[in-house]
Amino acid sequence: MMKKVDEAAYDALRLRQWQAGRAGGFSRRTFLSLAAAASAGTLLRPEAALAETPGPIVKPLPSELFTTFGSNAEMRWSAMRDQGYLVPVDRFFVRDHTSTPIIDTGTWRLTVDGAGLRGGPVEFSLAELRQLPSEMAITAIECAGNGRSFFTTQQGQSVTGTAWTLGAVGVARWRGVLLSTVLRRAGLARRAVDVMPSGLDPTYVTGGVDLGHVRRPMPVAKALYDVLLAYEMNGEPLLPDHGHPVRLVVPHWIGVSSIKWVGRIEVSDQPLFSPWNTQFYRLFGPGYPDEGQPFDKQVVKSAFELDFGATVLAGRTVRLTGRSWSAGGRIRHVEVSTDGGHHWRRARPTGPDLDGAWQRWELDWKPTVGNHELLARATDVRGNTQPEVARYNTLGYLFDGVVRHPVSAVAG
Ligand SMILES: Nc1nc2c(c(=O)[nH]1)N[C@H]1C(S)=C(S)[C@@H](COP(=O)(O)O)O[C@H]1N2
Ligand SMILES: [Mo]
Repeated sequence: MMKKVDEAAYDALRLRQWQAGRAGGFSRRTFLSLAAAASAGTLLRPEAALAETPGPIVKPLPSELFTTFGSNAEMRWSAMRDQGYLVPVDRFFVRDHTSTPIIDTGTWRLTVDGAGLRGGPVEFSLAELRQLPSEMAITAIECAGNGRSFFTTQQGQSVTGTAWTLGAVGVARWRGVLLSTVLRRAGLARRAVDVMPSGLDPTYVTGGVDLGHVRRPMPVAKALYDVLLAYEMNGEPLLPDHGHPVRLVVPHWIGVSSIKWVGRIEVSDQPLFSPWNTQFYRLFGPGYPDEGQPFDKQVVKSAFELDFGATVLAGRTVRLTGRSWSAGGRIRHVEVSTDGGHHWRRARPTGPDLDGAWQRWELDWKPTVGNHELLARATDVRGNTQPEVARYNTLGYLFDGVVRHPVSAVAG
């Protein structure tokens, strides 16, 4: 068994290296000129930038299942009420920086290269990957910006990026080959430091600068620990929108680590940086370093399987259902309030509680006629609890605050 990864130590080290001018893979000069343009008001709207592109997502996005923001579509939580543990692919959220590419599996190759290999580049076809020992993992993928809109609607703070509510998360059963298996076959050297997968979707252009393919590094320790190169989702080949033919699945880490349509994996003997761990997906704002605080892991969250502003019948029992999840470990308990946070009751856990996925729960409630506010607050096995107020950052990542969910009960 590999040693568990210490993300906090990795983040702190890379921050010091970045501050000291280390810039493998992405120059600090580029970063600073981008930052200057951003403060002039033209940049740093990564998730909103391509919202006008027509039809960037391939699968149908019916309004009963999704709320769509251009190249991003979030799952409506009411669509999970009658579902099992997994999110079916027809309602799994999509987050594309540009648009979904259609990739020919016959000519597709995965290239593994870089100074962290003992020899030169190694290529794998899809058939070759499928011949390697396969693994299955039931794991959540969640966008770092999931819940972002609540910084504004609940906390009155302005943030940039897609105004997700809570639907930029999903749990699926992924099957593929462990990244460790592929890296070892490719000749991983002892001096290897970072591993950076990149996608084959169009390069990401913002503020007139082409930042290249979507890519984000991780330390070798994480790459060897639990990362999957997945080619199946819930028992079927990946859909184009979810990374067909092969994507990364990086448990506990923010969604952008799980690179879709992977075409290249660079293995370096130096710390690596990319726009996706320097300019974006860092915490900026009061109390954070000027260069931003690096982060990799998700936080604790809960959602009711109900639309915001849903109508229920008063005077009879309503079964409230929902799910809670945490990158810190399994969920220990979930408390629910049906009166705006004055009184709390323990929700009843139902079904499995897998680490890296979620816990389903339910609670019966007999509402009176009128408007009510539902709240759910989860605590994981390490004692991480959702706070009343999430810590502000300008790009609106990691919203873990307890969400106030309005419903109205009408006479039946
Ligand atoms: N190549 C590539 N990989 C990518 C992205 C992308 O735009 N291009 N988006 C990332 C982000 S920000 C998230 S949250 C997840 C979303 O995965 P999904 O669309 O399968 O739900 O994919 C990640 N992988
Ligand atoms: Mo994301």
